[in-house]
Parts: sequence; structure tokens; C-alpha cells
Amino acid sequence: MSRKKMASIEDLLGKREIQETTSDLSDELLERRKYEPRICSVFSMPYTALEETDNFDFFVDREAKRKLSRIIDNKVQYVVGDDSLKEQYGKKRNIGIVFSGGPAPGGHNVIAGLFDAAKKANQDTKIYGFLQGPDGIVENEAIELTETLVGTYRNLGGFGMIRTGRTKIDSTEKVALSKETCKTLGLDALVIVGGDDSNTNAAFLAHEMMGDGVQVLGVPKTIDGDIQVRDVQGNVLCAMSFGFHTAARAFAKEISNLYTDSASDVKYWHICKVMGRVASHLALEVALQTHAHMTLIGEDLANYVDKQRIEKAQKAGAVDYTAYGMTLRHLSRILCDGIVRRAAVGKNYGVIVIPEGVLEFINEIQTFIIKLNTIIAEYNETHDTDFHSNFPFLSNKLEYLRRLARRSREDSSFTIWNTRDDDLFDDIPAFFQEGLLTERDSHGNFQFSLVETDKVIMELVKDYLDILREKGIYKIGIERQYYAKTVKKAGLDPDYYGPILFKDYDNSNFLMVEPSIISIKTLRQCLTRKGAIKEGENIPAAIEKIFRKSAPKFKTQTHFYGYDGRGSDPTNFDCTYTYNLGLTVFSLVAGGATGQMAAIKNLEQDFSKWKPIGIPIAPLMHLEERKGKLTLVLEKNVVDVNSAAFRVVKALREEWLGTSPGNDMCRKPGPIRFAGKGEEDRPITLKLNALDIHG
Ligand code: FBP
Repeated sequence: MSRKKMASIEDLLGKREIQETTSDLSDELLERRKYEPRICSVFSMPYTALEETDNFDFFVDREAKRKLSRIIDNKVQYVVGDDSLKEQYGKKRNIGIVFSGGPAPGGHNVIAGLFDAAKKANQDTKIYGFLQGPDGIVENEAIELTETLVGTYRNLGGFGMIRTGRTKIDSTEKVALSKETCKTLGLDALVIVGGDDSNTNAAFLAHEMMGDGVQVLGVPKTIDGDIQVRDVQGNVLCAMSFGFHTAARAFAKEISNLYTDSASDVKYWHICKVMGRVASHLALEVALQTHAHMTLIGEDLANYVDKQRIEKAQKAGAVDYTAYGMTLRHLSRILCDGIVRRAAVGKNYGVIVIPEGVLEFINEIQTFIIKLNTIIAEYNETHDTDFHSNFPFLSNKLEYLRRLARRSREDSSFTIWNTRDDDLFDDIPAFFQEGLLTERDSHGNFQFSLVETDKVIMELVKDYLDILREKGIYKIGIERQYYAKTVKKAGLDPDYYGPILFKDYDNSNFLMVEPSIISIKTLRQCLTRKGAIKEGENIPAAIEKIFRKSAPKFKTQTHFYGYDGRGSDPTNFDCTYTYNLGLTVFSLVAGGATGQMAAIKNLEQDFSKWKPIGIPIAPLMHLEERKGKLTLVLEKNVVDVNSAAFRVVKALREEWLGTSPGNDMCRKPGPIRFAGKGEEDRPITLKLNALDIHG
């Protein structure tokens, strides 16, 4: 047989088709770069101005009033079309922009929007991008952004253009260096694109730099979706931070695929931890996108009240305070209940979604986190080295805690870590102790992404399922027809063995083996006792087969969805949202604002209703525990259990669990479609909440 002569690798690599096929420039990428997001109608005007409104009030914290006096009286501003200020609008400016915190899809479009608006207003305006987060400001590491550079990243995910970092500009020295950088570059304005901590930083810098004539503005970003702004009346000013929709859609696509796989292979429970440092917004949206069998929502667990315990205590004339709030043990019981009920109709598989920050809502864990935050922060403050370098191993850390417990026994005024804390902490598995003692981030936040939350919960679930298996409660229901066919095929009478084997033979389509039959030994005992077989006689193979089918194994696969979604290319919603945020932030700069955050009001409604605004940051600040101290920060928003989105999920929870025979209710959102008819126009959470809110 003659073989065709192979082309040399050089010839192959020289072919146009091969170069095209292996090029970095995929069709999707080229399409994305070309795409021009829609713009809010006000941006079609040649010039914009800012119109202050007194329509929105906030609860102002006394500490915010004291520390941010120069910007505390800022008002909400509408961006309006106006050419009376065209000279100010078209002034040549130098503007710096920085990404701060974790990446969120859409960030590049904030830069693109700012760049386009600024250059349109004045070609000579310069936009500087600070490299690798706030460190870039402190160290004056910046590049001037050009059309070519901005064009390379239009509509693309990540923060690759200028990268990001988590440094906080929180010391007098760092503030002085930042001021120096702004002076050197001749900046008129500095734009900080970041989460709650970064916008907090923006407010403090705005206050500090007021005298220098540098405007500082924030742009709310985080996939966690926890920057949402309402005024005291509940009017929504910012329904969601950018990046949330894309991350949720990316997670939902993967999780719905697992749903399909588990319903095909029928042997695994997929345990999906999804990002969201504290709030469960992402988990809630994933639930709505996929209809996963079970989704935990941290905020819901925190609200939990154990009515049985309360009644029991009331009867005894007492109050049981432990009945308020969820414990880890109780949480594992809730999951087990769902698993057991699905197994009863033959479905020993499924998908569970666990928010990364769920432990924050479990009383006992929250107490440990706060206590350990304080202990670590106090240690770092009083010693010259840091806690984690001084106690590199878990055993060293535990020894230190033991010393504190000893101290509390000798000195009753020392209460931060007592013997009871130490004993309870000792009961926790080592990997989780390690997680709770893990290094805090630069803002003093507990790093939930480093803790195996899912493992902590699932270990307890496995232990309890073992108990339920022993008690004969956790069993796989056997389809009546299958049982009858199998037994008949072996020449046996199903109606003879049925009442012996099953507890519900007379009235169910899915038959549950008697609770007392939990092993071959107990099966033999039962058959012998009921006279179906004689002492020493073999169990009929068909009966043994049925028993084995009913005995569940609890097999899990764990998955973590976070960094993948954060790096995803933005949905059409996020592309449009962020491009308009970029345009808005330029209007704030041109309008002379400082200490404001760019936002789009009515984001939860149709695009035609979107309204670009500036929101004052200082009145949104409150005191929060950080590094063991009460610190002024922008308030985070957790899931509102009274919101329409949560109430809908709660109402459909039982249906989605799928404890009836037949197909489950999986929803497949599909991959992120950048354009086209099937592309959804906003997160489901927002759609549902829009039906419930007015503002
Ligand atoms: P931001 O709040 O900075 O946007 O980051 C949110 C987040 O993605 C969380 O969901 C997650 O817990 C955390 O970042 C992970 O942090 P890191 O990138 O430092 O691992």
C-alpha cells in the first residue's frame, strides 16, 4: 500500500488555512471587539451636565459625618443633556483610572466608555491606566491609554488591560504618595473601579484630595452583586454591581450541564460551591437560572427559627435562645432531608448549590470568625511580626489559642477566647480549623474562598446519612413495575414477597424496603422470620438484587465556580451596562463631581428606562467590624429575604427538589450568547424584583 508523502511541518505552518485556524483571533473575539453597545439616550446629546436632586434621603452615620465632612452633603445627581456648560465639558483633562479588587466582567468597557466620552469631548484629554490596582497609584505606575490598546479589550472579560490588585490606600504615607502621583501626572480626576472597600477608599481620597482640585469618583464593581443602593424609602438607585450577571450565567451554564449529567448517570450528587464572599446573590441567581435541586441561601438560614425547640422550651417555661439561627448540624439535617426524599422516588442523585459565604450566616461559625479576626488583628498590632509568620503551622496557632484560654481562666476580664471557645474549636476538623485561622485579606476580610465550605457541610451530611441508613430511613425507592418484572422473571410471586420486603407495598408506585432490612443479614432474618425461606437456605437472587438496588451509596463530586466566571467575557447586559457606566463617570468628571459613584438607575427595567446618575458615597457608609475594630465602610447588601426574587425561589423550592416520580425541572440557560434573540437582557433576580419595586 503506497502512503501519501507528508508535508513538512514548515509547509503546514505556512498554509493560510492553518494560520487562520490556529490564530488567537477567534471569530467571537473579532465580533466582540467590533461590537458597539447601546447608549442611554442622554449620551446622544453633544454635552451633558449634572442636575442635583433632593428626592433621595439616606441614614447618615455620625462617624461618616465626622470623617467625611467635605463630601457628606453630596446629593444624588442626574446626568442630563445640556450645552450651556459646553466649555467646561470640552476642557482638556488628565484622568486616571484604576481597577481595584477581584476582576469582574465588563471592566474594560468602563474604560472604553470613559475613553470614548473623554476623547469625544476633547481629543487632547489623556487617560492614564494605573497598573495592578491601587499599588499603581501609590507607586505611580501608569500607562497612557491609546485607542489601539482600548480597542484590543472592548467587550472582553478580565481586567487584563491594566490588571488589578487588592491594596488599600489606608495609611497617611500611602495617601501622601497617591497625592504625589496625581500631582506628577497633573490629574484632574481619579476613577476607582471597585467593590465596597474600594469605593470606601474612593470616598476617603475624595475627601483628602478636595483641596488639591483632584476629583475622585467610584464605579461599583463586583461579581458578588452586593453593591446595591437604595435610599431610606427603598427607592432603588443601583440595583446591581457589574459583572454579576456574567458570573452567574457562567456558573449556571456549567451547573445546568452537571444537572443533565447527574440525571443521565444517576449516581452522583454534584456539590457546587459558588462565589460570593458573604452575600448569596450569585447562588440565588444560579437557582433561578438552573432550578438546581437544592440551593442554600445564607441570608435565609440566618433567619431560621426552630419552632419545635421554642415550643418545647415554652412548655418547660423557659426560652431556648439556641432555637434562633441555623447551626451547622441543623443545616446538614435539612440537606439530608432533601437527599432522603429524592432517594425515596428512586433519585439518588442531584445538584446542590452552596454559596461560598454561607458559613458567615451560621451563628457558631460567625462567632469564631469575629473572635479570630480580633485575636489576629490585636496580635499584629501589639507585635512587630505578623500572626501568620509567627505561627506558621496549625499546631502553633492552636497552642496560642490555648494560651489565651488559660489567660481567660486566670483573668476574668479577658473574654475574647475562653475555655468553652477552645473546647468547641477543638471539636472542628483540622482542615476547617486551618480555614478559620487563614490569613485575612488586606481589608481585614475573612477569605471564604480559601475555606472548603462545601467539605465542612458535606462531611456532616455524610455522617448523618450514615445514621439514617442504619435506621433504615435512607433508601432508594424501587419502582413497582421493575420489582414485579424482576421477581416474576425469576419465577417468583411478586405479591407474596412484596408485603414481606416493603413497608408500603399496598399503596405506592415507588416501594420502600422495610426499615429493619439494612443488610443481607437483616434481609435473611426477615425472610426467615416471615417463613419465605428456611433457616440456612439461600436468599432468592432476584430478592437480593432488589434489596441491593434499594441500598443507597452517597457519592459526591465537588466543584467550585468562581474564578472561571470572573474571567468570562461579559454578557450583552454587562457590556452595555459597563460601557454606559464609563460614559456616566466621564459626565461626573465633566460636571465637577467628587466623592460620587457612577450608576445607572432603573437597571432592573427595560433599557429605554435606564438613567445615568451619580450617587454620593459618604452617606452610604456605616461602621463594620474589620481587623477586630469598627471601621467606616460602604455598606454591603445581602439578599433581602422579602424580595420578590427570594420569595419566588422559596415558593418553588419544593418543586425544584423533585421528590415526585418523573422528570425534574432543570432549566438550561445555555452558554453566554453575546448577541442574538436568545440572549437574556438582564439577570432574572432583577426582572423579578422589578415587578415588586418602584423607584
Ligand atoms: P471583589 O469583591 O473584589 O469584587 O471580589 C469578590 C470575589 O470574587 C469573591 O467572590 C471571592 O470571595 C473573592 O473575590 C476571592 O478573592 P481572591 O481573588 O483574592 O481569591
